[in-house]
Amino acid sequence: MQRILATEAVELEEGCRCKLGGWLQETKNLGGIAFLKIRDRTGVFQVVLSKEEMEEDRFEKAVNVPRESVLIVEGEKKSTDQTDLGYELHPISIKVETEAEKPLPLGVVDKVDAEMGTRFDNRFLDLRKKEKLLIFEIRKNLLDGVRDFFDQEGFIEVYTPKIVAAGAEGGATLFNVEYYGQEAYLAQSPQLYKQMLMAAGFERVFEIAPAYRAEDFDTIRHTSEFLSLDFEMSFVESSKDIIDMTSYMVKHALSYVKNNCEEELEELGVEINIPDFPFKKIPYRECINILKDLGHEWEEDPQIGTEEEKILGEYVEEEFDTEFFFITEFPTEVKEGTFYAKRKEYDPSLTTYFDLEYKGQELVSGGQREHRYDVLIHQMEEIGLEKEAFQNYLEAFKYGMPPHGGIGLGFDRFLQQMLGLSNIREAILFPRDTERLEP
Ligand code: AMO
Repeated sequence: MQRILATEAVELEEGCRCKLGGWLQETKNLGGIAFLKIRDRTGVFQVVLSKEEMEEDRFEKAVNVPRESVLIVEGEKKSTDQTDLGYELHPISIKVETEAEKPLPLGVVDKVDAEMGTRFDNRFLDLRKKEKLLIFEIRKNLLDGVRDFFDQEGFIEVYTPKIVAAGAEGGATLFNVEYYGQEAYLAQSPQLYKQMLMAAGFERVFEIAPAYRAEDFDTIRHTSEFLSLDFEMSFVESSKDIIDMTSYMVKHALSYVKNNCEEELEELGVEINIPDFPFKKIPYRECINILKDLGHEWEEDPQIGTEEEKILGEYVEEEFDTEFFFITEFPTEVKEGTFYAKRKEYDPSLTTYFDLEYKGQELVSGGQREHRYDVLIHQMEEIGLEKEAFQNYLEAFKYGMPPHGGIGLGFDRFLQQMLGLSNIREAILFPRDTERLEP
């Protein structure tokens, strides 16, 4: 007989014989009768054991199986209003597939969550909790929503190398890789490759793939490996085209999840607010002025960091009733190192670069790229960058490069903010950070 899921058994007729399997969540032994609660990925079903109806040693054996062991039960379905699923199973056979060791390093149904380190050390057990599965079901839908959008807009999905010879985001956060005796790095961003694909004439590409940053600090929004969602598009007239595309993408992905995950969101107690188009935009220097007006003070030069983003997020939400806003026109000195950023024609001290903020946290960075070879070289020289390291990338600008631009979005952060998770690690199955390389 083929094993079915706990919720599939709901559809079966009274008295029907079926086979279910899962993890033993709880045993209630009342002496002559006992109840086993067994969990699979769809729900918890109950098995009723009666001492009278089975041999005593089989009864004793069944009620003493340790919690979280895997059981396979074949039995008859009987309706009851005593269980959530409206039925219980009267067993014909119970097989202990694997017995769980005692004690468990982590409780699966405990009301109080264990300490974060213990949870992530035993992540496979931590993930057995219902709400964790919900997070990853929603994550899958958020990805589907994004892909659905790019499909509609004529983007093609690409995969670019993750072992690279030069970094896109500066040397400080590069992970070194020994590559056949040559120095190589893990890719921080697919940006330079996306740009080369614009030279290839692909016009619209997106990529969803891991990116690596050797961040040397521990925060609730950084990990060393994160899922980067990037797109690049050609023949843009200004950064507005990229800002609009980003806004539509975010809106579409959020609506997709809202429509497809109603039950999951309700179970997690999450409400998704769909932002209106166009999203609010505030130039960088105006953001600084707003912060000053709000009485914010800096120890050194005014800048926008974690704390300032939070203040601005609250301000925008209060004033304009939205969780999203773009910080636009990043000054050249703030986007230091981004030699590829196109500058505003009317004011070269400003770039076309922007960030998108979601609930007081940076979600996206992007902008229009400098596509003219000579200007690009000049901008590299200005910050003293070695052209040799980028030779391959630069070649792509010599033989016909269209005006283009794009963004990078931190996908784990997107999920974190959408679900109101306290830490980005909760949105990642097996996170990597300064302290963690295993499991
Ligand atoms: P940036 O460096 O701002 O831009 O990265 C883009 C987005 O990626 C997310 N992010 C991270 N998420 C988790 N952990 C990290 N350590 C981490 N670092 C970044 C953030 C961020 O907004 N090349 C540009 C993009 C482009 O212009 O195409 C870039 O990578 O949400």
